[in-house]
This record gives sequence, C-alpha cells and structure tokens, in this order.
Amino acid sequence: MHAGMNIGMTVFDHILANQQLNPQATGAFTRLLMALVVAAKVVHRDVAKAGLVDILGRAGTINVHGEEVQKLDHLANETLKRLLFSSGEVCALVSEEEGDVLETPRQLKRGRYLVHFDPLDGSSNIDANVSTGTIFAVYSRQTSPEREVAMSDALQPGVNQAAAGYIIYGSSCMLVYTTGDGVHGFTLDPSVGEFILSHPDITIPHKGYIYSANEANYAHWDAPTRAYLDWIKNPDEGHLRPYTARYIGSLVSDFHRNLLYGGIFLYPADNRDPLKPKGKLRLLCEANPMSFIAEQAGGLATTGTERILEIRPENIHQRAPLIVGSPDDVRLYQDFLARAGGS
Ligand code: FDP
Repeated sequence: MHAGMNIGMTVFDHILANQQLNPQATGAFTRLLMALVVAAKVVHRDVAKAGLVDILGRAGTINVHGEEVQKLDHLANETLKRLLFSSGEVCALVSEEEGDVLETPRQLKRGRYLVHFDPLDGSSNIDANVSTGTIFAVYSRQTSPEREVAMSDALQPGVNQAAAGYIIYGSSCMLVYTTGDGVHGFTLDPSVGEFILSHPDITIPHKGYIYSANEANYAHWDAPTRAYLDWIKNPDEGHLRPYTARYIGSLVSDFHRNLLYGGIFLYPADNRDPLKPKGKLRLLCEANPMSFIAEQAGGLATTGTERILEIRPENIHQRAPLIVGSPDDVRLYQDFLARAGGS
C-alpha cells in the first residue's frame, strides 16, 4: 500500500463517529464493539486456516442442545469469551455453546453490557467449506451494577438490544451491524487487516422472489405455512411466481443473501420433533439479533403471529419460529396464518 492511500472508512471510524453523536457516551460501548471486531478477525483467521492446521471436524463433545460440538465452535467460543471479558465492558455473557449465563470473573473489571452470541453459526457446514458466521446481540443490564447480574438481565426482550450484528466467513469476511440507526456492512480488507465500509445503510427490498426454508420439513409444518409454500411455488407470471429457492442451511449466509436481494427466510415450528415445537433457531442468540437487523433495514421478523422482538424470553436457550425478510413477503405469510385463524 502507498503511504497516504485512502482505504475508505474503517469500522473503527464508523463506531467512533457514532459515539461522537452522543454527548452522553463514555466510550464504553465503543470499546465493547471494538472487542467484537477484534474477535471477528481472530475467528476469521481460525476459520480460514482450519484445513491447514487440522482443527476441522468434531471436538467429540455434545453441547447443551444435544448437538456435537465442532472444534472450531469451541475455539470461536473461547475467543469471544476471552476478548469480551477482557474488554472490561461486560458484566455477563450468554453463549449458544454454554449452559448457563457466564458472569465476568471477579478479578476482571465489570461493565454494564451483556452480550448474547452464537460463536460459529452454521457449523455443521464447516467440513464442506460452506460459509459460517458469528452472531451477537448487546444489551445494557437493567439491575444495579453493585448487585449480581440477575436472570432478568439476560432475559430481556429483543426490543431492548443496544446493538446486534453478525460476521460472515464467506468468500470475503463481512461484518454487518446496527446500533438502532440503520444497518451497515463492512468488508475485511486482508491487505490492511481492517473492516472497510462497503455497504452503508443497507435496506432490504420491499419484496423479493427468493424463499429460503428447509423444505424437507414441509410435512411437519402447520397447514397455513404449507399453503403459503404451495402459493409461492405455484406459477403465476403476473405475480412473478414461482419464487426461486435458495437454502444454504447456514443462517448467517441465508439471512445475508436475503437482506441484500430481498425475499423470505422461514424456520417454522416443526410438529414432529419434540425438540422443535418452536422451530430450531434460538431466540436470544439467533432470532433476536437477526430480527433487529432486519427491522432496521426495513424488513419484518415474526413467529407468524408475534413480532420476534417483543417475545419475553423465559430461558436463555429457548427457540422461536423465525420468519424474516422483505416486508411484503412477511406480511403475506402472516395473512396466510391470519386467514387460517392463527396457529
Ligand atoms: P447449524 O445446525 O449448522 O449450526 O441454528 C443452527 C443452524 O445451523 C443455522 O445456522 C441454520 O439456519 C439451521 O441450523 C439449519 O437447520 P436445518 O439443518 O434444520 O435446515
């Protein structure tokens, strides 16, 4: 790189510029976001060299959801814990890979933020070199800083999120985040090791023609959901149907594509699997952050009958049906449910 070359706006500049707009800002939130950015770079490095250092494959343990833990899941989880705890800005963390709320160790400085995260989402795809991602949601604690962190701090509804975002480890590495002031995307420039603003103010198209769902579960969805799927596949040139199907099976990738191109992602309730009466995706570390981002980009996110961000969580690992995407598409799905009397 030539001295003085303009590399564009870095994520650090962007976060700082936002901080300067808020006269009450102390810099704590900025430090927390910067810790997440550093964690993203470390996980990206590990994911990128996985095949080289033989860390691909399973760690041989089962996580709290009864799934096999991949080695990279474990590495990513440890990286996020280490960097977030040492930022001095968190009082607790909730990871998809851990059974309980993790309070900041006594010997470390405590801040007022809680972070929910899925360290490596879509990890069942890792061995096939399919894109994975890290998802995070940031909340301010509601209880007094002198007291222990309460379960109510960890179980806040999604509307309370101070920030949410994801990092996608794909053909390039991207960070997409919102602090409630639009959605902004940054692409990692490996030559300088910085995330550079590449997608300012992302808005999702009002309507899309992509649907993303694991249709192998079709027989186990409720009747209105099946009827909606039949409708979007039923040819009607006037309404540009059928839609086109795109399903990677890696939430961050499926969500990111639909955010840019428009469309609808569905992971509805599954009446067959006793583990999935509310679908598969976790409310706190998957559905809530994606829903906050979707709404900030002009989209909608629902269970079908309830706005995701208004769900009052009852436990840290609860699941929720997630239907998210372009507003016209999500509304139409809701109409199918409403006509059938809800579900
Ligand atoms: P994975 O099991 O590979 O970690 O919630 C995890 C998740 O992937 C999401 O990333 C993805 O959208 C979904 O599960 C895929 O589930 P199905 O295999 O049931 O389609």
